[in-house]
Amino acid sequence: MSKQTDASISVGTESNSRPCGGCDKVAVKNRYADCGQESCKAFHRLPQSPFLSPSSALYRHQRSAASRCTSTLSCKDDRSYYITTPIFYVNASPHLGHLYSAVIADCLHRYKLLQGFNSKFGTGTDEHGLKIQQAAEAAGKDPLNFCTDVSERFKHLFNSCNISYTDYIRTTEQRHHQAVKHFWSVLWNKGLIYKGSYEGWYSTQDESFLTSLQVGDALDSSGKEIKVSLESGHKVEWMKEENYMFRLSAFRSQLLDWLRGNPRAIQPELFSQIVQQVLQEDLADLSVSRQRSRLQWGIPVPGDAEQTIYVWLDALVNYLTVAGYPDKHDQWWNVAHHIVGKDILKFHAIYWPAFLLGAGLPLPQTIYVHSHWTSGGKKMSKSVGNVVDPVECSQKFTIDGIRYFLLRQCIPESDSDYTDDKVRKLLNAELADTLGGLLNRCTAPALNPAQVYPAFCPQSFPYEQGGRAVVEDYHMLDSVKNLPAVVEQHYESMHVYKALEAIIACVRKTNGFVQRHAPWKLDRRDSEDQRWLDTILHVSFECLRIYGTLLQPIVPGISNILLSRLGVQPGERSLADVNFLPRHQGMDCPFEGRALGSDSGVLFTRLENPNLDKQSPKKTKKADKLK
Ligand code: ME8
Repeated sequence: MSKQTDASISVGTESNSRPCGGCDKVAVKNRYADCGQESCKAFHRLPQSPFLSPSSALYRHQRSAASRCTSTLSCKDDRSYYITTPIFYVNASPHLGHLYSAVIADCLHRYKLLQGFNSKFGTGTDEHGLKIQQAAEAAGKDPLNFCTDVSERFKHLFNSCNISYTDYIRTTEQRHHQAVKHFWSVLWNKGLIYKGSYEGWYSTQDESFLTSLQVGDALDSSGKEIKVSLESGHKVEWMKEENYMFRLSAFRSQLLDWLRGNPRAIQPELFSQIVQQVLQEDLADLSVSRQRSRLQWGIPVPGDAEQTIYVWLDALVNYLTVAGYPDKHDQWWNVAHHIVGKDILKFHAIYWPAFLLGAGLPLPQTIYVHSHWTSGGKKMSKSVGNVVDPVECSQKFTIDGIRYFLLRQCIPESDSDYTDDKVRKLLNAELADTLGGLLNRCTAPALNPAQVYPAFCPQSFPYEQGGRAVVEDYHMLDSVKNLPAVVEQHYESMHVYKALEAIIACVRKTNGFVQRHAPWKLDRRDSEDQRWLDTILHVSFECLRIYGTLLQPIVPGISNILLSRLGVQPGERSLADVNFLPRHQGMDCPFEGRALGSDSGVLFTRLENPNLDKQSPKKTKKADKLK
């Protein structure tokens, strides 16, 4: 570091305040507290918002791109996709909220693979900073051993929950140190980092700088008066030290232009609006280092061994490290998408793009933001003592069960409260009864003694209405035919719960179709009845094949059981293979007449409530009896 500018500046904390037009509180730049007025929206208390449908032009573009190239390898190579989760702090074991972010990213990664993309998926752990240094000290452990221990717990959780990451990064790795130092030097050489002095509030728990207006009074557990972050409730301390500052203030209008020009860059749109609101005000420059005497556990500033790089700058660069920065990152960096919780929106939607703009690198294509899982109405956190253990959950409800629940229940725009009872009810209703019931009914040996994918009879179910099919059956076919496009649209906008809603609605319609025609009442000695029975089963199998294919990103285990039972081979499960019910349009069906796969038992076993000693025995369904 040769040309160091030693322009000492003080970063004021109050100078950015302005009265909120609609209330008597004061709103400031970077102030995320909510006064309840529309003009003063908060990062931490987000109103619910109706679903904002994706821009249809972009959607059409993506759809047509997807349909253009699903078959050739060279084409696949052109279609890269890179998805990341936040890298998680190792100060405590993972909880359900961490698993949730990983499951969303895993779902999008698997969905892109099904589309034929070459997809990279990065996750890992954030291991530097004061918070980790203090946690290791409190545990009486060497920091690296401490980090390794907790990092392994995250890795183990993700492996056991089928999180199919392609890169697990730890910020203590050499490759990451090199990337961070390189990134710092680029910013330094462009004159975007200067030596200054910072005075203000700092939350170690959030590793975040706060203005006075983002801070309030509270009492700690011993009744002592303390200052806390209004956003997170975590304790803050006054700090004053010499360190390096990043010229964040220079990027405000570029950030606004980026968001205005790319309305889908931050999704759901609600969060983009919140960021744009914050950017209406001036941005203060950002302290990007700490004195080494206070923070040893981190990457030293290149050329100044007395300073340690701010943990957020260090952590954000992980996304580049995984992409191959600084040597060969273009393939992945041009197609980067981040999944983040709303608690870290400021870091990803303001600091990170500003760093990238400064370094002359492309901005992420999308920042998908989700809200929080709460427990007892409060955000899960170790300090509150209300965390839900994801390992325990996956043991109680199965891995696919908990994946399904998380993705089906949580709406990105609003928080969701977790209870075991909700999980049981949802999984019993949708996975055990609705989906499992349909598969069970249709594959029952009593209806299908030959255990084959039965033949479709066009006279029984003609293309134009007639035969033995009724108008509702044609409506059902239309819904299932449209389902892949509907589901793709929801996956693209991270509204996975909407994709699941649409799938389960179709499963119910197929159950209705079977129920309506009661194939178990048909006389198999009558050839016309037999043909109609086979047709009912063929149509139901085709529906199940579509559901199994579309559910793979969410419940890979269950989808595999379902598709294997139908005799659908691994090479026949991509989105390019869906081609629903070709026999109805007079085309060949590759599955017709094929032997079914072996019966590996129920798709999803109903979950009992352990709190109810004697549960009234559930009536055995007619379909179960048929087996
Ligand atoms: O912030 N509900 O790490 P972190 C849903 N290291 N998601 C939750 C959640 C909850 N209750 N609690 C946590 C950090 N999460 C930094 C990130 S990235 C360059 C550095 C998820 O361990 C959610 O994704 O505190 C949230 O943003 C993240 O975990 C915070 O994890």
